[in-house]
Amino acid sequence: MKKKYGDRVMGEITVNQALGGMRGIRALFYDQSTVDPIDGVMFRGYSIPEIHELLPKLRKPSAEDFQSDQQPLPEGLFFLLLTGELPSYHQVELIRHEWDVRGKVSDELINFIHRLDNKMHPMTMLSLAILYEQKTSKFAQLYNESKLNKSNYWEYTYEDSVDLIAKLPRIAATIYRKKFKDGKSIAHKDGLDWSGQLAHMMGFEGQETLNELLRAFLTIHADHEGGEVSTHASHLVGSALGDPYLCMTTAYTGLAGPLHGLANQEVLKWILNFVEVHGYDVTNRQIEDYVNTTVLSGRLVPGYGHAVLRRPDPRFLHLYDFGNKYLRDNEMIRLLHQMTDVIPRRLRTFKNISSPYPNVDCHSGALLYQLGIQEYQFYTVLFALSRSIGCLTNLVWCRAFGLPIERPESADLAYYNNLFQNN
Ligand code: FCX
Repeated sequence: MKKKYGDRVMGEITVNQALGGMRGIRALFYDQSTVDPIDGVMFRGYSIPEIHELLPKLRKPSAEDFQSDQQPLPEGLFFLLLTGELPSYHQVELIRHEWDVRGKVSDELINFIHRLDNKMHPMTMLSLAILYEQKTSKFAQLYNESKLNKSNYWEYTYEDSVDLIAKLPRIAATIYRKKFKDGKSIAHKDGLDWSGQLAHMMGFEGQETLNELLRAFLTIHADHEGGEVSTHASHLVGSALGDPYLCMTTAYTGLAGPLHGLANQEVLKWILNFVEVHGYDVTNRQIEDYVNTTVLSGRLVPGYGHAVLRRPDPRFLHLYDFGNKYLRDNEMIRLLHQMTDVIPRRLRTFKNISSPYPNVDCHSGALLYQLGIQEYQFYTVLFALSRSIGCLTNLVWCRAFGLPIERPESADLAYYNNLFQNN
């Protein structure tokens, strides 16, 4: 590509773009997922409905048990993002087994988590835990001992990535039980899938609908092209040859911002505040007034809007269908569906908002809340687990492609002024 087209011009940049968060500038290379403004995310060319249908499920499909009734396993999406191919049921079983074996966490790490201040947000705890675990990075250790060369960078990036992903459910469950429960960990159980282990260790084993929701959640949040804050942050740190632990700590702190992954907890808070005043049986007018009050007081309506998408997010639609299937008569889900009908119409009347549609964070919190995970500060941690799959499979490929350190240029205001002074 570089030899053939390296000197070709790809486009031009306006001042608005340079000063406006680089919106619409296509200057990153990211191979494993793309986002179309209308169709949403494509994982190696597969849409959300397609991965729902085509990725392997927990139970092996049989004539009586049509597999698309179940949610896909995130392990399968890992395989797809990494290899570009759909995995077989057997290949996903192998990954499940490998992650199970590699997921053991040391007592030292558990003790570290237990010593953290409970006033911390769980995303801060997650970032600190992963930074603490950085000392186990094989990439960092071998690099330090001068035992790596450019051609095998990717291999140890892969090894660290799998280790880190495998440990995440146990780390997250430890944080959950320390911060929100009695602090006592639930022992890990052999043979469970990645999200099954998380549910088990959080204390939700046997709650099948919640388990299915977690499988869906942990699959659909995994990747969303390379420009999102979390993905780009890990990509940037990785370009300086940071190991996967450093990259993911950065991704998590990016995800923890309210304009990005924290929005899922903010949505639930926003709905609960509304319910406290009005209850669940409400008129459209009451919802519109609530939106007006929020926007006119200079705050955001969480769960709506997107920098790229110009339709309801297909990931939102996937969760909407899940809600319809399992919780159709639930009062919070009914209210949420009413809101997602009314709010885009209201937001459209504010001329500055480019996209009034529900995004991925709009629906997940209400489902998690109704199915038993009511500690909404934890929702972004679930997002972080899933996003690790996208960020880390990308990192392996960055090392394999031998991409250079990322180093765009910035300019001061004088530069921008001078550029156009005589035009
Ligand atoms: N409520 C109120 N105002 C909103 C809004 C919303 N939901 N969405 C956009 N706006 C405002 C912006 O704040 C901006 O205001 P300004 O003119 O005073 O600067 C204006 O509309 C134009 O923004 P727009 O171009 O539409 O959107 P951006 O690309 O700048 O921002 C996000 C996109 C997602 C950050 C924005 O829509 C937002 O803040 N939404 C609410 C938070 C949220 O749900 N985030 C999760 C996004 C996503 F799904 C994820 O990454 O997790």
